Amino acid sequence: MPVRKIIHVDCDCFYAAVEMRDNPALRNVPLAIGGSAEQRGVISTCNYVARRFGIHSAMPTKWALRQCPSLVLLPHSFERYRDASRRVQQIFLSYTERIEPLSLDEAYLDVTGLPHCHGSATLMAQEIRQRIEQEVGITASAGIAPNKLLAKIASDWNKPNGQFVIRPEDVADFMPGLPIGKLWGIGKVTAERLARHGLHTCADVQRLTLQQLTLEFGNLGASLYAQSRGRDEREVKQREQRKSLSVEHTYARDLPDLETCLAQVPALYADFHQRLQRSSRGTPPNKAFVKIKYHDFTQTTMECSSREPEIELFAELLSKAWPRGKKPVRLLGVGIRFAEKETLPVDSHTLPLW
Ligand code: TTP
Ligand code: MG
Repeated sequence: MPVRKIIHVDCDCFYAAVEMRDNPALRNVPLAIGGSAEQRGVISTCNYVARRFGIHSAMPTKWALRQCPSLVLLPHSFERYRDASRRVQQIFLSYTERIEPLSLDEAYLDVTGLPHCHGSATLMAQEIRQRIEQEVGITASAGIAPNKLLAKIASDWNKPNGQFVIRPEDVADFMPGLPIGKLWGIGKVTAERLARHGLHTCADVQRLTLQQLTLEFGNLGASLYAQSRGRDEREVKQREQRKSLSVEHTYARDLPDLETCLAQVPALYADFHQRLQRSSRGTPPNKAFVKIKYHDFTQTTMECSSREPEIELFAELLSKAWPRGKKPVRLLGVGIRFAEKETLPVDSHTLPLW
C-alpha cells in the first residue's frame, strides 16, 4: 500500500463550544450540556473549565453538580449542533470528498495527493482548523499521520485547539511508549485483561511474536501485533454519494397522450424539488432526465446537460421523448444526475512534505 496522508479532525468540547459561541459569557464558567439531575440525566460533554473539576462525558449530572456546585448546566440544542456540524463538513468538502465522518464533530480525511498547501497535510490541517474557527466559531484539533489509527491518536495529543503530526519516519519511535488502551478496539475491559498478562504499552506487545500473540489472543493478537507497530490499513470510507436523484409516479389509469402527460409535470416537479432540497448533496447536478414507461412496459429515458433544471426543461424533454413510443403511459419520472468528481492522481512529489 502506498504511503497515505490522513487527517483526523475532532472539534473541542463540541456541544459546549457551540453554546459558548452563542453566549460568550459562558466561556469562563464551568459549563456542561446534559440531562437534569432530577431526571437522572447524564453529562453529554462539558467545557475545559469544567474538566478541571473532574467533570466528564457520561457522568451522572447529580455527581457532576456535587463535584462542582457552580456548574452551569444547559439542555441540548441539537439543531444548532447539527448546523455547526454541517458547516464543518462543508469546509472538509472544499478539500476532498474522501471524508469518513465518525460523529457530528469528528471525521477522517484522506488528503493523499491533494494539491492544496503544496501537498502538505500539516498545513492543510492548520488551514482547516483556522477556517472552522473563523467560519463556524468553534475550535478543533487535528492529527496528521499515514493511517487512521495514528491520526486519531495524534488528534488527541495537543487537544484542545492543537494538532500533532506523526510522519512515517516517526512511527517506530512513537509507538513503544504508547499505552495499549489508545489502540483501536481496545476498551477498558480488554486493556485490563491484557494488563493481567503484563501488557501495558506497545513496547510490551512488540516483544512478543505474531505466533505468540495469536496463540494467546486469536484475532485480537494479530491486530495487536500490527497496531503496536503503528500499522493500520483501514481505508477512509466515504459515505456513498448519491449519483442521481429522481421521483417517479405510476398512474392508476394510463395517460392516453402527450397532453395528459405534460399536465402531470408540475406535480412531479414539485415532488422532485422537495426531495432535492432535503438532499445532502452539495454539488450541482450536470444532467436532467425524464423517464417514460408505456402501458406495455416498454420504456425510454431522455436526458440533457443542465446545471439548474427547471420545470420547463422537464416538459421539453418529455415532449421530445414521448413520440418515441407514441403510446399510453403508465409511469413518468423526472430527475437529475450528478457529475462524478474526478479523483486526483497521487502526485509522488508532494508525499515527502508533511
Ligand atoms: P467528543 O468528541 O467525544 O467530545 P467533545 O467534542 O465534547 O470533547 P473533546 O474536546 O474531548 O473532543 O464528542 C462529541 C460530542 O458528542 C460531544 O460534544 C457531546 C456528544 N457526546 C455525548 O453526547 N455523550 C458522550 O458520552 C460523548 C463522549 C459525546
Ligand atoms: Mg470532540
